[in-house]
Amino acid sequence: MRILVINGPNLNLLGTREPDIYGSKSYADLVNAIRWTAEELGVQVKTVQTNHEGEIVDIIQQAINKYDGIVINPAAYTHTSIAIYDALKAVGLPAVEVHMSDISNREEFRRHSYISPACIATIAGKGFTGYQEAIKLLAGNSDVGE
Ligand code: CA2
Repeated sequence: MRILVINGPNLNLLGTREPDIYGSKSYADLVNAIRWTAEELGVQVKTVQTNHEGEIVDIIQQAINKYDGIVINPAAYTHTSIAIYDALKAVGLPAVEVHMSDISNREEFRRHSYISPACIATIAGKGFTGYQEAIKLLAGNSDVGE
């Protein structure tokens, strides 16, 4: 199984500020945590990050026939992007939405996700663990949540 993990704008800054919300670990630490989980489960994973909405759309479109599932943290585009929703619907790959923070418990403008209806699940408020659970979910592993 091949899983593509897509991270949106500013997630490359992980660990540099707002540690109370996003923790103190870096983006490189996140990529490593994702890699370890994938290795553990015997799935292939590629992790990408971009600050550009159109690039996320391109990456999703190019996932067809290359990946079996998508894990996506669209970051701020979660709350604005119909284009990313459309791209996920268009490719039809199973996708899991992940947020490091609990977006339901933050500012009002973070409470709505345009992306959720295009995903089989949304995991929020679990930090790096959310990505690991998302990969397990796509890999069909029943240990999610442990
Ligand atoms: O909780 C999440 O994972 C978010 O997707 C993160 C986005 C935010 O816009 C969403 O509402 C929720 C922001 C990512 C910015 O990450 C930073 C990390 C460190 C320093 C600055 C920004």
